[in-house]
Amino acid sequence: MNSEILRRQQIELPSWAFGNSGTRFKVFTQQGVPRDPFEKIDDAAQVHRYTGVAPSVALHIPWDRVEDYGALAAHAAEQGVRLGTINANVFQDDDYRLGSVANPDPDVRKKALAHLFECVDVMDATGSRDLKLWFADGTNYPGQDSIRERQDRLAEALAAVYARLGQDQRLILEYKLFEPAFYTMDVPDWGTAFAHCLQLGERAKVCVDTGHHAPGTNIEFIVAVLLRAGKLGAFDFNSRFYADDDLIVGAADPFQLFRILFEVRVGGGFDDDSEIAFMLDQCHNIEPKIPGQIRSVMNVQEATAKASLVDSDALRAAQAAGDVLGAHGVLMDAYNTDVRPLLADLRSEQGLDPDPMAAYARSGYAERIVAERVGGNQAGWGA
Ligand code: LRH
Ligand code: MN
Repeated sequence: MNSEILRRQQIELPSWAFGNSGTRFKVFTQQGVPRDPFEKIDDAAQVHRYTGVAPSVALHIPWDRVEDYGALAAHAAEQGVRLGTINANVFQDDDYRLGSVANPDPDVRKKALAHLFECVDVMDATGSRDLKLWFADGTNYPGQDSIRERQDRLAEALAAVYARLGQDQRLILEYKLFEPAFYTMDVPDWGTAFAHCLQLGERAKVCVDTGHHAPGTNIEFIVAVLLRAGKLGAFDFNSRFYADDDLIVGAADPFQLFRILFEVRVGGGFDDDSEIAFMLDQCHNIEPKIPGQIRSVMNVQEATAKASLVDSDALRAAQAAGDVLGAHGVLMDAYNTDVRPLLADLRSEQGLDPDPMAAYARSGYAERIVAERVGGNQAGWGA
């Protein structure tokens, strides 16, 4: 196992995974859920404390809007983590019924752009490198709006945001096949995101959310192509059985996660100069949230360890020889290797408990936050 890759691994946690979340049918609340971004940071720090590989937390604006982002960054530092990617939100306002930056109404587009600029201001205050843009924009019925003109409006807004970014800041464009729009999404697939990022410039990259594809999509192919083009900026890891289920990464299809991370390895995505942001984007609707995040981080570690185990010399030799089953076998040997003891040893070596889930359960933190966090408004998606 290439433990260098595992030692260097950094997985960014989504602040919103610690708040209440659900579906249109029900958002189940849980006792002890954070009431503000400071408490979300506290919970995220627990995941880093026991896994050692989750040193940053992505924020979502306005869900994580605070008076003083400097104070939030200082609080994060005290907790041993840092503030990461800033996620904009132009999908929860009545004005955005027909879209935000692609809306036919110039005043609505102006309002949406103002929010995106606010998010860049937040980045300046938190020291964040990445602005992640996911747009719910789209249409529900053929003819509802001009597909082409919506692309023009989108491109105009992206160019304005890109021009506002500092030299060390990046724009990460996330695509999604459907939901909440059901006929067209204005950024539905990797090709559309790729085209806009090529037009924008060097610091515009694509975000691959593993739940945003049509069933059966070969996501690792997309990853290989984006890496080859130098346009893979980030992952939003989660898993799904059907739609954008936002389940624990690797839970629904651990083999797919392995295949994706193997292409990341082959494409240099684990090299020490790699700038890919590995993030989780999940909702723990029915399961406890901090253990859910710990399990998620461990699933990414296990898939990464398996990907790092692939004997690339043997693989190359078999591929060059046209030995189909031989080559496939080399990959399956790595995938079928139980890497859990190797990771447990690596954690012990790093002074961590070999079993993060058990260590967290023993800590009493879960019981403490239930006792302490009484009253106030539990955090959620605020929809
Ligand atoms: C959209 C999405 C996006 C986030 C949201 C929380 O489905 O994946 O990344 O802004 O979830
Ligand atoms: Mn996402």
